[in-house]
Amino acid sequence: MSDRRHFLKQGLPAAALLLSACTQDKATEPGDKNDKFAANKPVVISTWRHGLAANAGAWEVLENGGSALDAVEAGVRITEADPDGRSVGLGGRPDRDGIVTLDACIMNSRGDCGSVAALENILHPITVARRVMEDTPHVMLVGQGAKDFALSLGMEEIDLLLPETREEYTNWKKNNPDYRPPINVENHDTIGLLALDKNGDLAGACTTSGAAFKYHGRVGDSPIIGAGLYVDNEIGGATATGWGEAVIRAVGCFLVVEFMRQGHSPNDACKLAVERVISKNPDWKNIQVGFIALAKDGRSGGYCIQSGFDYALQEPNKQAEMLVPGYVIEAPQ
Ligand code: SD4
Repeated sequence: MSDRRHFLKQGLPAAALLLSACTQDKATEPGDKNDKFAANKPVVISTWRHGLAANAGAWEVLENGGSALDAVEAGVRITEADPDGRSVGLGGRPDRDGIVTLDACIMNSRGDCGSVAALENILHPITVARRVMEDTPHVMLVGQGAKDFALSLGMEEIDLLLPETREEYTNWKKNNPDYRPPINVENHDTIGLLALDKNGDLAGACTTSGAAFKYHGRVGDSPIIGAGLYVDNEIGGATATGWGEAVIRAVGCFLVVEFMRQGHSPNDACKLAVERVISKNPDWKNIQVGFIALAKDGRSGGYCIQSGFDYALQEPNKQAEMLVPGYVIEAPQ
């Protein structure tokens, strides 16, 4: 991390880096001697520690020459199927009525996008989102309509509420139904994953069961294009985690990408977007919001409101790493 920061401080101005990445990109094959950033591809970055396993799944696709789109879907499917995660897919915490509802979206390098929200009883919302993008004239399907669509694709209906989460929910309802859990690593582990493939194309995916014990029907930022995820293949991509309402107010991920378009590094773009979130949310000290970003040239970064957020990065010829981004305040103990 410090090396990266050092590089950014000492290296070419960010705008120059971005410009050269954009101008050389489209005509360049991987390994072409004109491709200045070939050494930086592929790259995968994703939120929280479960990102390590998701990145490994995405990496396998990319290493075999697969597209960024296939990689992001394969990566987050690992998290969706993991029963130990409490904010994604199977094992995710339910809403205040005891129902697990899922939000997800995906974007490819052409700017196509697909999304599902408030989806019940389907293991892989990200794949449903991809099929919305590819097989329908729409961007977003919600609730029963999204489920009907998933079933029409042959997907199985399954119970996503595990005995452990059922018990936790029952205790919550009995003891403290007004309690809104603080959003941090203990109860928020949405996966947002961004990939840059060997061709220099970007894609992103974001999937979650959302805020624990939310109102039934509540939709967070994660399936909202521009809020929980945004990818512009000329510039870069960004994805968010944390209190979705705050991210939506700032259209957070679109903003991160726009800051990168202005020449800011991924770290600085995320920091500026966090500052915008803070300016739009007077209760910001009580919430967590974190962004990660991946630029077209392979640089990556992140920033968040409270300490406690980390993200997983996989770059060529390097060990998988967990990085701790900059933050504004220490999380309350
Ligand atoms: C939401 N942003 O539903 C999601 C939850 C999340 O890490 O990111 N958790 O508000």
